[in-house]
Amino acid sequence: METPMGYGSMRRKEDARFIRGRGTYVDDVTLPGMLYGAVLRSPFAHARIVSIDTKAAEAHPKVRAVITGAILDGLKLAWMPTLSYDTQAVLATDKVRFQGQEVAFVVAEDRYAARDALELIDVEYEPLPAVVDARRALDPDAPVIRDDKDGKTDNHIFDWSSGDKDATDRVFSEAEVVVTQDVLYPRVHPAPLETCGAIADFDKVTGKLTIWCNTQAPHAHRTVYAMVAGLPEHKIRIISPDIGGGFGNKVGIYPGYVCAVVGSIVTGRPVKWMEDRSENLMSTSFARDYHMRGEIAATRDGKIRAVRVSVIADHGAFNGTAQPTKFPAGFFHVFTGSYDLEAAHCAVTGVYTNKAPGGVAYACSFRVTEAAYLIERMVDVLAYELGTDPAALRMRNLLRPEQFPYPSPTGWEYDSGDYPRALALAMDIAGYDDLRAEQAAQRERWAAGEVGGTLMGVGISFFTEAVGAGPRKHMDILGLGMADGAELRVHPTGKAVLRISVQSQGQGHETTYAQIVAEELGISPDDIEVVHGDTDQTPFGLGTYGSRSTPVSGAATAVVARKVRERARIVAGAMLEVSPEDLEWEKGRWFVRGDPDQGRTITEIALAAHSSLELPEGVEGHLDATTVYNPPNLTFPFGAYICVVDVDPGTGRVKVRRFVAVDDCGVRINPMIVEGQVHGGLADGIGMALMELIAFDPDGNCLGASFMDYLLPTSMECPSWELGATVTPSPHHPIGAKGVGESATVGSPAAVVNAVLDALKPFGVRHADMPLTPAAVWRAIQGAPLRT
Ligand code: PCD
Repeated sequence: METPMGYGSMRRKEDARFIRGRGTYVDDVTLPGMLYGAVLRSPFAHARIVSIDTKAAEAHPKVRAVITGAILDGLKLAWMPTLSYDTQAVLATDKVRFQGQEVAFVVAEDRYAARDALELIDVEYEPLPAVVDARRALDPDAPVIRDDKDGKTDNHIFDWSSGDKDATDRVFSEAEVVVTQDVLYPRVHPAPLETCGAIADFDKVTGKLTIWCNTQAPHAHRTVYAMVAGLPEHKIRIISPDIGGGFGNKVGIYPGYVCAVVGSIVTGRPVKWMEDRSENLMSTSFARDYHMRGEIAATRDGKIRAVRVSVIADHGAFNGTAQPTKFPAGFFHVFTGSYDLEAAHCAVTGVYTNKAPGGVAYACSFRVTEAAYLIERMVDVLAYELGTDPAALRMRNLLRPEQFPYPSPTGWEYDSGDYPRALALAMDIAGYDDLRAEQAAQRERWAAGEVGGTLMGVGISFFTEAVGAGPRKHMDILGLGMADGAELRVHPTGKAVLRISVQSQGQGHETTYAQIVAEELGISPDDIEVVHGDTDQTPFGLGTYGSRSTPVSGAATAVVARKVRERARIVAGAMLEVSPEDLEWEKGRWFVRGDPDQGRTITEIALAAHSSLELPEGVEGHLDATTVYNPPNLTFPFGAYICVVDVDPGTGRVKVRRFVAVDDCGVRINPMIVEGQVHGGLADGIGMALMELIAFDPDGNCLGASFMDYLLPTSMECPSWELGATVTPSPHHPIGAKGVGESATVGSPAAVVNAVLDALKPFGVRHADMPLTPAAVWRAIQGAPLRT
């Protein structure tokens, strides 16, 4: 593979501290006089609060404060705004609306006392019927969850649509083949290894509030706190230290953070709040919960013509979904995928249910995952009905390289791509024809009753993502535009400090951003320090999620380094006594055009820029520069995945035998890191396809509140990944890079599910919903007509 970026797969700089156990995570931080907070949570999914008695808890010798919704109400803090212009209860006042909702907050001298005191709080609830089914929530007689909202008489949140409905209906009415399928993307959770937490430290003397918090978006958090608390931004400092995984779970502001702030203001001491695993799984966000009906129109010989989708989106009790304002269903309208369609239309309805709020883009650029899964399932369902090979069907319908930049039927402009090349490479690595031959032979013997045991399946998915939010004219979150700043200082000795607004949760930003500067300036990456995660130290920007860091802050980094390079050119001109226009750049050095021996290195220039060297009129000296990067478009990474499974029809057990992943994320800054990102995402995909589910019983009890019930994939469930790469640079990104952090999570679930259903083809099973646990697979087989 080409690796046009210098320093390629250099080892990660941050690993020096991580592998020695020297990282600093929020829970490693202990401030003098620090107190500990704990949250009392609702046991009911829906209940009216009759009374809360905190007297016994307050009497506990180690308890310093007990905060309830009523107290917050007095401070006008009982409700906070969400990222989707809804409101969310910080601590419940009137009702609880999901199991695990925050009811009271205890601040004590130590963690144990805080937890013990929770038991001393007496809450009287009057249970109400709960609504956990998203469709039932829309019934006229469904209990109204958000009766706190004036005049609200139903559970409806929004209706949103995209694409041309009339044009799509027209294609459907005249299509030779129409296939309809209900597809559920169940509720799952990002489940980072480190749970969410914060330490709030309010200094009464200076009026400064410092919040240590494992947030993926420190600057956005600061602005939201400023808006909610009415504190000026310069009096708020967010420090986001090392983070043990984010995956979208650490984008939002949770009630526990706000309670820690109030706790610190009330007690005058720092207050730490760290959730435990069950709290994390039950209350801090969720992902997906999309109930989709897909329809695909095609010709009998397999030309896909149009796609129509209707979705019921379950947003839980408060609409806290993080996504750009204009798009209540995120980027779901990229559901047309990688295909050349005549028309497409989707309609999405958001509903409240008695479940945890949020709706985070777990390894997903705002609902791109749901979209990619739906279209890839629909294409396979079409292949099933037409009796064609799913790879051939895709090859026939993929966008062709000459169609880029491609205006999609729902309004995107895909920047670049060579899709057939990626699919061909994946098929080549997998040995696709041999796999099909092996499968055909196995099926024949199986039908003849010659073999028992497992049945193999081969599943394909081809995905296109929209990542790098986003162009300021199209997107904002809570009114904040999505441009990112960057600052680069070059010291007199030629060492540099880069300050960026995005925050790494394990992706390796300290390495890759140093690599970008190194490539642009010719300074060794070891001599470039990357500062991030502290709002007092870094320029404003909206944070790390939706694989936006490389597309936005990565671009800002290249641009600011180029600005430094241009400043260096002027200084070099003065040093060499020639006009800067007569200089040419080679990595690390400006030299005189036509006289390559006459040149100055960036280190020499840096020193001269700080020296007594006389500079031309108006030139300030120093090389430091700043920039703000407003991306002209998103980037559209893509990939072709092939999964091979063996399914035991007797037990329903699925074993993933092989997984081939060809990713194209444009120019790769650090191919090793990119591959690590892909490995993680593929494991995620196997987890969601086969194991992960946040389920509820009819009363709204959460059945996925521990790792005993919410199963995460381990190395036992994962094969040894087989990766391939193509490189189609983004034409509008300064170094041609596209995001990649979420690609594999987006693309892989469909490949796994398609493989399992391919294995079940002899039983006539066309579709089954995730997670394809042994029980789900076994159930799908029972009752299905045997088709040989
Ligand atoms: N890269 C390179 N090249 C290219 C691209 C990229 O090299 N072309 C690299 C960079 O630099 C970084 C990484 O790779 O380091 C990534 O990137 P991106 O794609 O841009 O992304 P970001 O933004 O940075 O990040 C984010 C992502 C996300 S979003 C998620 S989920 C996940 C991922 O990331 N998470 C995580 N990955 C990861 N890893 C880890 N380790 N951890 C974590 O947590 Mo969301 O929205 O939040 O849901």
